[in-house]
Amino acid sequence: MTSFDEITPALERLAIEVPSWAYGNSGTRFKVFAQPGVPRDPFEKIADAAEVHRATGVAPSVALHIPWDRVDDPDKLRAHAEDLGVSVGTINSNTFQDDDYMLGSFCHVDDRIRAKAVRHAIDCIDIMDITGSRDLKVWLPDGLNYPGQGDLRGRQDRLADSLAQVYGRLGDRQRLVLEYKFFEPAFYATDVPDWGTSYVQCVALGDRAVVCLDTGHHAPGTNIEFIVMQLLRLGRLGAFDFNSRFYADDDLIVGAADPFQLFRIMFEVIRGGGLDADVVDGPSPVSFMLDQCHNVEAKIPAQIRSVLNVVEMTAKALLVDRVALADAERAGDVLAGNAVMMDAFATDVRSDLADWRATRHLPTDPMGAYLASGYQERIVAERVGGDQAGWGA
Ligand code: PSV
Ligand code: MN
Repeated sequence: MTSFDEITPALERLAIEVPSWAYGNSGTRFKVFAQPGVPRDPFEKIADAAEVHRATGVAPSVALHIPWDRVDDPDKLRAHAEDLGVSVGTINSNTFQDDDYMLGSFCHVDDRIRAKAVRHAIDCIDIMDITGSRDLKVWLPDGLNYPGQGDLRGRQDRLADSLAQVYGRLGDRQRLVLEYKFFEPAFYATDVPDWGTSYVQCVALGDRAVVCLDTGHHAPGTNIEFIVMQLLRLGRLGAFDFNSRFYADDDLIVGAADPFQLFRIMFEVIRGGGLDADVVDGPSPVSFMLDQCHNVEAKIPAQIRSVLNVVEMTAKALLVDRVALADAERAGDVLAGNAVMMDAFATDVRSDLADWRATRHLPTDPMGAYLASGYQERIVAERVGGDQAGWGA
């Protein structure tokens, strides 16, 4: 079995990006519950995100969503993040909350609306230029509710054209990350429903177009680690939106519903080179972002829990003895191969991780350290008045 000391260099490359919207109020279509101390603006969201990094040491960037996080001066936001020891990461575009987009955005049959959506994505790249962000994330609400509502192929062609316009505006070191989702908000056909469609569209654009895999965006039972393997094999896995689900796109804490699945995903990431050093473009070629909402639990602790779950499953995945695995495969020993995986998964890495954190001058117990820090009490006392931020505002 691989020793813990052998895996720390790879573990040190793991950087988890937190989403600004996780700190705002959120809910379901039935009710959004307000929580005390929730940020009122993007500056306060970044302050909360910085606490997650302070506690864990592995969450150095914050993803923004535009227009939710639009500010007059994005450079001030960048400087604010840097002052707090974090940076602005992925910029997520939003073409799903404007009345014009009821029947689509990048695929819309009306050129005026399509141009508006393209313009929005380009505005996001303007912000990336200021914040120094590498990735523009595009997730589209486009799709159809009823057969006959639209021409599937025509929509695909318009999608390609819209994406090409956006791609053409990217800087040399920037990437377009195209996210897929099999249903919702459209229920009959979604225009980017699966990794294959995203891949095909990305290949047509060029090397700097890559796929985003949101773990909540598949049919139940889908073998997500197979998709991870395939996209890495093809050089097109750009990013994760991590979360977990029991039923649909539940956006719960990653690793909460199925830690074994997260372990299997991270194993394929590692085996496929997704956590290798990437000297040109950041800590690793794959961006590990969380895309979650904390409707009924405390938000900052929930983000800390999410980050810790990813670290823990990554450590276990790094412990897999790949030589023994290959030997078992060659010998046709099915059970031995499976035992190698299960031994790593069953290894309790928590005390090794605590020791590892101590060597990095981090709290050995990140959750305990946050809860004892007084930050939560402070924001509850200070953030009085103003409009609390929320998913969609
Ligand atoms: C869509 O369900 C999605 O996963 C996209 O990433 C959006 O930008 C995000 O949710 C917002 O939470
Ligand atoms: Mn997502």
